[in-house]
Amino acid sequence: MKICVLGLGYIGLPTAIMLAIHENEVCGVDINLDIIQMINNGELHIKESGLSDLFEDVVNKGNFKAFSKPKEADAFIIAVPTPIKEDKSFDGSYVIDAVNSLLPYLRKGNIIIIESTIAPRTTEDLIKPLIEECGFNIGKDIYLAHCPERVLPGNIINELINNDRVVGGITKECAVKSADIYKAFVKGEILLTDSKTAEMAKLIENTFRDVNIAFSNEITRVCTELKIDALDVIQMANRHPRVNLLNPGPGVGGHCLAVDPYFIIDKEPKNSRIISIAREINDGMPYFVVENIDKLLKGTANPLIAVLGVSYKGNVDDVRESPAIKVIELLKNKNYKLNIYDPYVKGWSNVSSIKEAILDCDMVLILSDHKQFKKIDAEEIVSLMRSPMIFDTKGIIMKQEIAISNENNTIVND
Ligand code: SAJ
Repeated sequence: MKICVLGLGYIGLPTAIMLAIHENEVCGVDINLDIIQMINNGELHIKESGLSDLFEDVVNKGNFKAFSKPKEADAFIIAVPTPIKEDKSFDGSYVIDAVNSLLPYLRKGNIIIIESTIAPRTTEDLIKPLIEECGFNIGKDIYLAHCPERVLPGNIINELINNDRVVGGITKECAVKSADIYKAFVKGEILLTDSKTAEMAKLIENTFRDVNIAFSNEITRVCTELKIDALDVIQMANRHPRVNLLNPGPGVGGHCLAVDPYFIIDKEPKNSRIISIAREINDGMPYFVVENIDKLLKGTANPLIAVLGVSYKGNVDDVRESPAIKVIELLKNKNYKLNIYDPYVKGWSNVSSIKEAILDCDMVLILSDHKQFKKIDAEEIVSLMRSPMIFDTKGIIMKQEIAISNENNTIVND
């Protein structure tokens, strides 16, 4: 099958490579000419475990190439970004542009799949009319579906293959035809539905996670006031067979959980109360972290903070909506001296190792749960610090037994 994948980012590129591995002829399309050049030179612009080996295979096979414009194909898959605007409303302009860009190449019998996360009803209300205006009948001439991506950055290849897949067609035939494309590589179940159900299901998956984390973050604030260890409380509560709280932290980042709930709020604000408050709580966490740092470092002359982690979560190089960056900004505005270190993210570190970051600092502030940080020996770092204080917002080294003789020394979590 000839398949054109529009958008070669964290989702489009692995999907295109996976389709090419399974004997499809794949044309990748991106508006960024640097990305096209890199891919056609056999280089990847994103880091994702296992992706480079698969990429090498398709480069050798010669069935995946990148272009700046779509080509005629049997199917088109759209995986372009869907940000929010300044006012937090849904910005579907990249999806609309991508659909418009493929219209000149559209032939009867083609399949169009939207993988980008979109506001509820977008496929039916915004995309379907664009195709119908060209004289095509959806469900007879062209098959249109929303098949949301659901893969976890850091585990994309495994989840592309093994996750269940929701395929929402404008008509049943649209869903069936679209599902056939995924059968090539998906080992999970492929669930057929309509497009608006698929859109909403995808959005509530991420919103559920955002709300759950907001609850843990709220519990953390409550426990901090009451001088109770929030992590212990959550751990104990999670031993109930029907309770499963996620981990509190410095806030929620990434391009999904911190963005997608707004698509629901934007469409139906009056009934999205919990969703709005959860966003507010999670966005407030960087301020809560900094307030506590102020309290802990009060009285320390010219404090130096070792900031470990810049990315939005562990073991990835992605800084989109990263709460760590918000914390760093707030600390810089307060003129704190910072040694910043992240082994994954380029352009943010001002020291080149954990040890260099920590040497003679007054506080170690952990903001991302990278595997390198999980290996930190608390006892050892404490011996390198000027005043041994660890603020572990990710709860990754807190549980180590640390022998500290001076009772003024503090180990805290948020
Ligand atoms: N986080 C916490 N506490 C937790 C778990 C996560 O504070 O217990 C924070 C992370 O540190 C990060 C943010 O939440 O800042 C989001 O991280 P994540 O690992 O929960 O999710 P993403 O954004 O990397 O990927 C999510 C996934 N959605 C779900 O698990 C429901 C993924 O499957 C989706 O495909 C992806 O969004 C997407 O593209 O929509």
